[in-house]
Amino acid sequence: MIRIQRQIPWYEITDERFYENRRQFIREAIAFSAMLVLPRCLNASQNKKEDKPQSIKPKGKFDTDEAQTAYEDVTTYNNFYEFGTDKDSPSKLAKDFRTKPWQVSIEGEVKKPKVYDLDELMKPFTQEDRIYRLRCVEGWSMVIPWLGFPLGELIKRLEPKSKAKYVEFTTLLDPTQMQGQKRDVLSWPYVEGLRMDEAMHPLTLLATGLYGKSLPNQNGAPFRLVVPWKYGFKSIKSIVKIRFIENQPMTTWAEAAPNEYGFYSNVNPEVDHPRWTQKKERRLGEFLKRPTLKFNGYAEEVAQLYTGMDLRKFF
Ligand SMILES: Nc1nc2c(c(=O)[nH]1)N[C@H]1C(S)=C(S)[C@@H](COP(=O)(O)O)O[C@H]1N2
Ligand SMILES: [Mo]
Repeated sequence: MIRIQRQIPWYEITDERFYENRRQFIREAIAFSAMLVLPRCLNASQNKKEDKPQSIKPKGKFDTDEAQTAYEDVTTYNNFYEFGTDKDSPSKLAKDFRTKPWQVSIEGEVKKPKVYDLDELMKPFTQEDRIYRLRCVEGWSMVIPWLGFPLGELIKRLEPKSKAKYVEFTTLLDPTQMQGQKRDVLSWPYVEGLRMDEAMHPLTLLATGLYGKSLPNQNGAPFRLVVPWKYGFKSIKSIVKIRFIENQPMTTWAEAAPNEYGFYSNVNPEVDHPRWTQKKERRLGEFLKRPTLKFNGYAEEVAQLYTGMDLRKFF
């Protein structure tokens, strides 16, 4: 018995039923103690909101009215290499990922550098639904109703200095929890970056949820970036550090393969990846491929950020 257990990776050892029982026990214990201190109604409504994915109707000017990708697909077909490189491994391996407590370090050319508790950092901002397309550089795409707020609102409050020309984001480094980090598939921790005007653009979101509920771990809990006109890898997950800097940062994918992944990574059907075309994409849940749109369909909003730039050179 012991010998068998040693060969099974730690994340597979917990027996499902035991886990369920333990969860049930913890739930009941929490419910009981909550009953003593909290008004009943508050407790009940909060549970409901956490548990059920809500269908979202487009209402804002940036929302696409295209069919939204099934919640099941959005939460089981993921890229999150910290939890393995197979599409279905993040949903399996991130189950016990601890996202509370969570701290975020604000650093660099900014008037208010500080290590914040996530709750404190998020408190001033109202969460809104935003229905965006996400186009992965690998050729698939989704439509996801995010819950979040514009990154620009946070940046304004942090008061960057005039020297700050770029913003760099870093994911948690913790191989004891993120077992994908035990392999050298990428140089950890995962780092991404945006030019200041891209970061300030009203389309750029800090997402804390999707389908009206808080982010599942595999989608980047407790909070992640969403930059809808760029390839998916720019939308970095589980952020622990935001740094304001003068020079363009080195980013994880550009470091791994500089001729394949540039700093800008704007979705562009006219610029092929060296190993495959970017002209078409497959929307998850659909059979036929559809043409990929320049800037992922957000050209009207963002093309002016790049006037005069050669997008083949700055890919
Ligand atoms: N930290 C981190 N962030 C990441 C990734 C990753 O491997 N690690 N993958 C990126 C890629 S390639 C894509 S396509 C999107 C996928 O987001 P989703 O799984 O929520 O759809 O996350 C991006 N953010
Ligand atoms: Mo991606």
